[in-house]
Amino acid sequence: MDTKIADVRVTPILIADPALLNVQGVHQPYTPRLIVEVVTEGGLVGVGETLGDSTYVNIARQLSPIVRGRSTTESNLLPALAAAGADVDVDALSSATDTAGFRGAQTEDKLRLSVISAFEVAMFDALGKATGLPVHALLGGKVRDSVEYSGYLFYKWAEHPQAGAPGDDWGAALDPAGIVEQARRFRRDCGFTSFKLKGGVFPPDEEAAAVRALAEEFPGSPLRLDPNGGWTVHTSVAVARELDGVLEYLEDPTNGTPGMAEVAAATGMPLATNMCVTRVDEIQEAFTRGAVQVVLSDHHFWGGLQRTRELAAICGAFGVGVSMHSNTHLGISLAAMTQVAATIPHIGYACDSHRPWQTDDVITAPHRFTDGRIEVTDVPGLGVELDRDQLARLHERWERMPDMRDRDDEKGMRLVDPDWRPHGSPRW
Ligand code: GKR
Ligand code: MG
Repeated sequence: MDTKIADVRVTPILIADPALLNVQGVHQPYTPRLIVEVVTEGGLVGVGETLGDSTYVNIARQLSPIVRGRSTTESNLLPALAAAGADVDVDALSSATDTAGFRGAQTEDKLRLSVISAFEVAMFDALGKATGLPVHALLGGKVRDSVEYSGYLFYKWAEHPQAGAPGDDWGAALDPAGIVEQARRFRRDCGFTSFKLKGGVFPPDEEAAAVRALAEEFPGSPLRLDPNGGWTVHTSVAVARELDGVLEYLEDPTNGTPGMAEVAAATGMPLATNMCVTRVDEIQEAFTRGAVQVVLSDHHFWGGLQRTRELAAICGAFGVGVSMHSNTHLGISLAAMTQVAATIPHIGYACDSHRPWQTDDVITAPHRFTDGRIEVTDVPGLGVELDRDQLARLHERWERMPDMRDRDDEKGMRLVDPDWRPHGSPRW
């Protein structure tokens, strides 16, 4: 069988992103992603995608020679790399971004796991092509034929403050009416029946009003609100009580397990997280204290598809629900998310995806959401083909724009208000 990896290609790209707001600021006009290709001796190509800030690119370049020469059947990379003494050069971590916590505390291991995930996915894709099997079959088989995603709503400026930034046709969304309008378009274009609002942008009562407006417009639709830990315990408890019966769950209202445990104990509101359970060693405290009722897994941060399934199994053992977190991403990530989600029996909530916000892609047939769902393909591998012209175009953009290579959501805010500084956490 054609499984030996003869070559590895690592291509950083920049993808266009609208002016979406969050507690840390505003998305850059372009977001970095990293595309990994493994090429077998027989010429099969497997693809993976992950975060693309400089740190991730540096680590991917360090790991490439270790992956080259392996078999695509050996995708259990973490122990193998440790055994090979593949320590990441810690100097490469100096440009690490996102220290404020969307992805939890950044450690060398976590950055490495995010990069490993792209290699692991690429190896599964190539192995699937070699065996004629879809990735879900390599993971044990699918338990559903489509995966449900939620419409990911953002407060948004009509345009970026940077001169020459790409435009979009979404317009501004800065109040409940704007958010409802955005959700209507998501429902019309993609059929989403479940919605998540990214909060932490406006005072909590304004964001609660937007959730209420959504509930009125879409009666019975599951709704979530995620201020990325921007609130105190006191505020979180107040919002949880106010939106009791309106929200399906409240996501990371406050930062950290102890605060989340207090909010959970004081309210009946289910709490979800992608911030306080981001590593294996954080699981025990969060689960035994009852701090979270739903873990938003992310195969990028957890080190791949196999480890995502392990996380889901641990959640199942504790009676904790599982769904999926997302970051700005393209179709290779969406294919990988869909394939692994298809194999996890107890994913009981629509998964997150930023994909509808992206106009770029690096695959020849970008996915379409139908009734808010993505079909689980049975074709060999991930079921996507790399579009080399698009990859080259987005890489050329990366070459041309060094100032966009590390995501910094504060930069755009300071163009609008030079005195803008990230607010202390929690903000409200
Ligand atoms: O895209 O602004 C964003 C999100 O806030 C993202 O960075 C988060 O990681 O979607 C994420 C979340 O659920 O916390
Ligand atoms: Mg979140």
